[in-house]
Order: sequence, then structure tokens, then C-alpha cells
Amino acid sequence: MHRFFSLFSMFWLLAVFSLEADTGSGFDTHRSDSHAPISVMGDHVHAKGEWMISYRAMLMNMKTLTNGDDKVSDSEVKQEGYMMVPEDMDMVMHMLGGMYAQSDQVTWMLMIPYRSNTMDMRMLPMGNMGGNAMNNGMMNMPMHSSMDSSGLGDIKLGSLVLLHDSMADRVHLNLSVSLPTGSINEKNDQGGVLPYPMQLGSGSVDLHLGATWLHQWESFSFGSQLMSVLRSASNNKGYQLGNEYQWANWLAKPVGLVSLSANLKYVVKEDIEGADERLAANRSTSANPSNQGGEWLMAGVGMNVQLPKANRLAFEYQVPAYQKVNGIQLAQDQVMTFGWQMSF
Ligand SMILES: [Cu+2]
Repeated sequence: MHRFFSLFSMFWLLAVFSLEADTGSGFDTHRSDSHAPISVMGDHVHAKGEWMISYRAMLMNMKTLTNGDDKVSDSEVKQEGYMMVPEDMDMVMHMLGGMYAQSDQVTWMLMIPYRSNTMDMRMLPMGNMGGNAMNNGMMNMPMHSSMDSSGLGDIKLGSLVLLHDSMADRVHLNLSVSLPTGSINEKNDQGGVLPYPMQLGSGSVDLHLGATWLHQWESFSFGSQLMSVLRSASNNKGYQLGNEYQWANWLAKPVGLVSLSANLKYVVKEDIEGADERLAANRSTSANPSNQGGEWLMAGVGMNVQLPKANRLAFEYQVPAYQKVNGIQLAQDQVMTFGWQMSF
């Protein structure tokens, strides 16, 4: 936590001291690299009266059961008392976005996500589980199973407020709120509640606060964005997702209508507080509230392409350069983001 606060203050000191006195806006919003890599959201503001609509698809894959930053074996997991482990998880998020600039200083934004998740599970070998397991009817359960969930996620709305606009730099604040429109009551065919990562929303009103700094050189650009997701309260199932903190830093090189980017993003997600009483925490590792969150350093390469009529297409591919999960979880494998944007 305070690690992030110190990063935050460093970021602002750097931003404030490195910016030249305001010499009027010269920031070129028409360059191919004036938009960040597509996985970064709320990266740019618009000029007064401008609209933008966008679509993003994010595909995330998780595999390899991990304890902290190390692979973990079945027998170690069983020793902790779990009956099942996840083997593989795919998360897809489709996101519709809208932006409107009320003035050069204030841009409003709306994001509507649709999520779908699949998780393959494996029963741990019975071995010394003995009579208890048999009495619970565990013998009748298949070795492998899979579960899925899909639907609307948490709708987010908010504003971007431009604080500084000079020849080479722009700094804006990201101020948004998400509403608990995503379900936290997803169940399997037998009516059992799905574990935390399979739910579609947080169940709480969340604040999304951050700041973005963009700098342009003649033939390169740099961007840095700090974002936080702060949960306002416990949800009606008795738990609260952990707060999240992200720090993305990217370099982009415009080559005509194409922008090539490299992005390094540090993500911290805190553990869940409380628990969904309907989930037995020893049933699978992902049903335990202390096996959630962690830290990830994601490295990505991406491309933005400017097309006629203010259309843009973008793609980014990210892999973890480092990760350490809280407790036992599947490790992040890769993230792909596709996007289309059109302004008018
Ligand atoms: Cu936009």
C-alpha cells in the first residue's frame, strides 16, 4: 500500500518539475501515437464537442497452479485440505465505450463491459481423504469438470479532467465510478455458487481514481498512468474485493499512420475481505477468499493504426515478466487486447 503512495508522489514530483511553464497547447492529438497502447484506458482527452465510440476485446488466459511465485504440486495443495484445483481459466471481456468532451478540459466517458469466463477444474486424487470424502458423496464426482459464466459486468462512468496542457506535455486526472451491474450470483448447473474469479462484478460501488501524464518528443512519445480501484463497501454476499493499483508506463514510436509501442505495467490486487458464506473455502483453491489478488509486472508490445475517417484499430499482447499471487492460484499466462475507435 504505502509503496504505491510513494510511487504516486514520485510521479507527481517528476511531472510537476519536468513540465515547462505553460506555453500554450502544442500537443499534437493527430499523431498515430497520441493514443496509448490499447490496454490502457482513459489515456486521452478530447477537444470540446468531440465524440468517440470504441469497442475492445480482452482475452486473458491463466494456467499453471502457483503458490506465491512458485509452481505448486497436487500433494502440497491436498495437504492444505483442498479437494479441487483449477487447471485453466479463460476470461473474455467485450467493452463498449463512449467519450464526449464537454470542454477542452472535461471529457466524459462511459464503459459497458460484457464478460465471459470458463474454468476447467480437476479433482485431487482421493488417497488419504478416506471415509469422510466417501460419506460426502465425493466418490461420485467426475475427475474433471468445467464451469462457465457470462453476462454484463460493472458499468463505469466518469470524467477525465485536463490539468496541464503545454507544447509537449499533458496531464489529466481520471475520475470514475463503477456500479454493481455485474452479477455476483453466478451458479453452476447444480445450483452451486461459482468461485470468486468466475463472478461478473464486484457487487459494490467502486471508485476508479488515477492520473495520466503524456509527453511527446519529435519522433517518440511517453506515457505514464497510475490507476486505483477503491471498493466503497462490502457487497450483499458478505465480502469485498480487494483494492487494485496499477502503474502503466509506455513508449511509442510513430511510423506514419502506425504507432508501435512497448508497455510495462505493474499491478497490485489486494485479497478479498470477508467471504461468501455459500462457498466452502476448502472445496477448491479459487473458493478461498485468501487465494485472491497478488502482484504482476506485465510487459506488452502493441500497435495502433490510423485509418481514414478518424478510425483506429489497435492490438496489444502482454505477458507477465514477474508475478506473485496471494496463496494458491492459477498464474497469468497471456493477455491480448484488440480495439477499434472512431471519433467524430
Ligand atoms: Cu477517446
